[in-house]
This record gives sequence, structure tokens and C-alpha cells, in this order.
Amino acid sequence: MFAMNPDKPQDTLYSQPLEAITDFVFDESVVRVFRDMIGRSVPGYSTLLSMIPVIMRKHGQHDSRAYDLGCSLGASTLAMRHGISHAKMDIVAVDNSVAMIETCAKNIAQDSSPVPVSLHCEDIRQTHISNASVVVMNFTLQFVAREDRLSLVKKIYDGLNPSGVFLLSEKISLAPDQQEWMTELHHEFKKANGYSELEISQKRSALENVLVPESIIEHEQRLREAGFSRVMPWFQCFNFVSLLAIK
Ligand code: GEK
Repeated sequence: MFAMNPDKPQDTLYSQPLEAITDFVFDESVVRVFRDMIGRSVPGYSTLLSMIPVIMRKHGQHDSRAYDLGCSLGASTLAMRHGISHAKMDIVAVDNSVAMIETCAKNIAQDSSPVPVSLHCEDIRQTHISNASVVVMNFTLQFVAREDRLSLVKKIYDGLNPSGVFLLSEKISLAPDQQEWMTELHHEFKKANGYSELEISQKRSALENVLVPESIIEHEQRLREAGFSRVMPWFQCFNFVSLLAIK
């Protein structure tokens, strides 16, 4: 199995009352606590990561590339790396936060796998995708402007080889009767992980204009419109879903 740097400073960014809540950004203060933050905030995150090597082994292709779009500290990149058993495969990992990419580079350097990883600090809307067998985008499309999502998914489709797969994980929006219920369960999950009501509500406000979730139907329709022939929600935990789409 892969291992990340064991340092995991605790996320206390929203623990004190803030006079004004500004929009969430992936800056150095977030990067420092990010491992702790994502594990305590995204239900099912570690299970989802643990399945990536399985998906990689099945769908990776010899002499092709895998992409991790919105790689943050490289958790999905490392999971992909340890699922690669195919000759001449490498990984391209992309994030537009300088602080994320710098720490990601250290995590990759400390990892034992020989699979080459190239890191790019750029907007994933600018990333060139070609000869791809697997593209992973874990919890990142939700931060991309809605009007740019279809062209980005189309670009991923175009860059995939025949039978290539796109793994897309997102926080989703739900029908009104399900939305409140799943949001409450998500908040219970965060409370069980030590977040206070204040932290939950301040973080929620900070993300309000930044993280724009869509329904599973919207995601499925977009994937099909981009050209994917088969789409399968393979994992869900409360209002967090992962889809697999095959070219
Ligand atoms: C994981 N996948 O641990 N271009 C490039 N990067 C972006 C863009 C963009 N347009 N928008 C946001 N990001 C990771 C977790 S986190 C999810 C992904 C979360 C980057 C942003 O800098 C951040 O690192 C990442 O996408 C989203 O499996 O924090 O909920």
C-alpha cells in the first residue's frame, strides 16, 4: 500500500468566530492542514482512495498516461501510482495551487513507487490531455465554473484512448426531500470527527460561492453528451458520489 507523509496537523481554521467569512481558497494555511481537513470532511474519502489501485489495475493500458486533475497533496496520485502494473505508464498530476503542488512534490519524492509522475501547476482547463487510459478528478469539477464544465469533460473524453476511463468524484446536490437529510448526515459525520457547529457553519459559508455541486443526473447527462458510452455511479456516501465513465 502507499503511504503519505505521516505529519497531519489538525484543521482548526474555522474554530474561532470570524468577523467576516471570505471565500475559501487553497492557500498555504489550507495546505498545511489539508490531509486532516479532507479526511474529516469528505465521508467515504479513504474507502474511495483505497479502490483507485483496483480501478487502475483493471483499466490502465500499456504505454499510456494517467491523469490526476486537481491532485492537491497527491493522495489520488499515489493511489494510482500503486495500482500501475502496466509497462511504460506514467502519471500527470495537475493543480493550480502553488502551495499544493509544492507539498505534493515532497509527498511524491518520499513515495517508493518507480512510476514516473510529472507535476504541473496550472488550471486544469488549460491541461493538454492525450494518450490517457485513466483520468481521475476527485472533488475538483465542483470548483470549476459551471459554464466551463462541459468543455473540460469533452477535452477529457477526447484525450482518452478507446476503452479509457474517467473517474469523477463530486459532492452532489439532491432533490429537496433528500438534500436536508443527507446534509444533516454529512454534518453528523463532521461532528463525529471533532468539528464544532461553529466550524461547520463557518466553513459552509466560506464554500458557498466556491463549491457549486450538481445532481448525479446533471453529471451523467454531461458525461453522455461528451461522448462516454457507459456511465456508472460506483460509490456513494451521503451526498458524495463517484462515477466511472468509459469511452
Ligand atoms: C484528493 N483530488 O485528495 N485547476 C486546477 N486545480 C484546481 C482548479 C482548477 N481550475 N480548481 C480547484 N483546483 C484531491 C482533492 S481538492 C477537493 C481535491 C476539496 C484544485 C484545488 O487547488 C484543490 O487542491 C483541488 O482542486 C480540490 O483526492 O478540497 O474538496
